[in-house]
Amino acid sequence: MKTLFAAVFAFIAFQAVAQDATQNFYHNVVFRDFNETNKAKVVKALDQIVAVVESAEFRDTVLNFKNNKGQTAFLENNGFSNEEIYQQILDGAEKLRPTPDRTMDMDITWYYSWRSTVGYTYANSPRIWVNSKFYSKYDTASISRNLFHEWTHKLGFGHESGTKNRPWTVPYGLGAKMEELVRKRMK
Ligand SMILES: [Ca+2]
Ligand SMILES: [Zn+2]
Repeated sequence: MKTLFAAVFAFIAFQAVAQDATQNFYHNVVFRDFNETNKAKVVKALDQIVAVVESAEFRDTVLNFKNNKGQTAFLENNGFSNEEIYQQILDGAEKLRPTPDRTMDMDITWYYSWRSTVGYTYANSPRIWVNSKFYSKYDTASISRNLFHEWTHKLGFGHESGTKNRPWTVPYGLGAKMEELVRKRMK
């Protein structure tokens, strides 16, 4: 009896460690108006984002992010420190799906416009729209940048102030870092 208990316990302990070592963050996506090729492109980018979010390098990038005044903080950070923002990303609790599920939940619509908008979303909708004019030409790292930008909007981060502040906001700042880290991983 004692042996069986020890064996079961060891098995559970092993499972917990194995899970921890493999994956801590996930994506879950609904596609609208996509063909199979474009779905595959976006899934590839989401897989890369998940791998980057799980990395120590991403943690350091968020924790050490500096704004244009040299402070270790984002602009338009909703009053949150870099540590808190990092935790919110890991929690994956979108404003409209507030359960912390460690999952990047995405509902993406493919559309075409000749205009210069790459992607957009609304605060009151879980959906994001991506412009095929850009997405059909983008590589995985560029798609990762835009998807991560849009997803941080779903966490409640914005860029309301002037365009000159954009590089230090969460959507633009971490979108750019995401592209950089994905590019590095894919080399
Ligand atoms: Ca989620
Ligand atoms: Zn935006």
